[in-house]
Amino acid sequence: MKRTLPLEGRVAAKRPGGGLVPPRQTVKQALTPGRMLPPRGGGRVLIMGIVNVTPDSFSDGGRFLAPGDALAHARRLIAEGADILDVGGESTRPGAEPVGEAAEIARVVPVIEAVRRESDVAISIDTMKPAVAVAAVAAGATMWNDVSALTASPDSLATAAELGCEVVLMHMRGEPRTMQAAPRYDDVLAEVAAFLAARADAATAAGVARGRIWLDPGFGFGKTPTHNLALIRGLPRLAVLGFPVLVGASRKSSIARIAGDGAGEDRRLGGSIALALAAAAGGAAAVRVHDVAETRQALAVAAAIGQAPPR
Ligand code: HH2
Repeated sequence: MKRTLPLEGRVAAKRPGGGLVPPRQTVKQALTPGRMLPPRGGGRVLIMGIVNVTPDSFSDGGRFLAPGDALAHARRLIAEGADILDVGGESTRPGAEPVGEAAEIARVVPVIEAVRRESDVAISIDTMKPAVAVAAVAAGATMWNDVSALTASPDSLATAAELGCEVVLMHMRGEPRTMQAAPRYDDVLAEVAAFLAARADAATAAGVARGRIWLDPGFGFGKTPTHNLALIRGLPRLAVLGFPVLVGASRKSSIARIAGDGAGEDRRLGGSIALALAAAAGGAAAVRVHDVAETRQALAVAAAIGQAPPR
């Protein structure tokens, strides 16, 4: 990557009106005092609400493609108690077509800017492209959620280090278009844990601060329902790697296959909540969900029972 100007300078220069959250702040700093991230390894489970600015996402594709619709959706998720908004401009569903860099930026940046103008909620950018992450952080995002674990581009690691934002490293077998073609593992939990540990090492070696790294087992990314269940059961073995763990199982097709009911994307709330609660019980620091209010309620009740960390 050509670096003629320190990235920090470029980012700051591009930010509209300075914004509420300087780009080098962490998610923790970006939250208002009453809504701080918990200490690593303990505290309440954070809720990451999904804002898909795409025509083809598996469960809500096309619903929030217009910036006004995406903003209205973001406002709703914030009102429902989302701690972080995950804004994405490219679907990663199996078989999804790739989106060009400029088109992806044009989808996500207006939405991030609009949310940032009116809220200090933490914003994550869900992208595999360094240029999109740079534009998103310039617009006010404070976290880069990369389903390729910073492997998609030779610039990814250096860009993440320079941005200084939180980084989610997710496990995926293969790439979105082909990942569900007969995925095979000898020991899915051990292989996912080893991959994530290696990617965390690569990120820290490139200059990403250890304290900014999150790990995600990648529920549904090159995995059968059996693999997904093994990962949920084995979450404590990922949590001991020493990084906060994010789990994104919301509305995914494994739910219908596990339950055997063939439920469509909009009828998988029960299974999504069961998985969010299991993730919380297994030590997840955050869950990535479409249905924020319902997940929040379920986590609050589980916490009151003593089966999830307190909110
Ligand atoms: N899942 C999806 C997208 N991004 N990021 C992380 N860290 N973990 C996940 O499990 C994850 C993710 C897929 O879900 P969705 O965004 O709803 O669909 P699409 O990729 O079709 O837009």
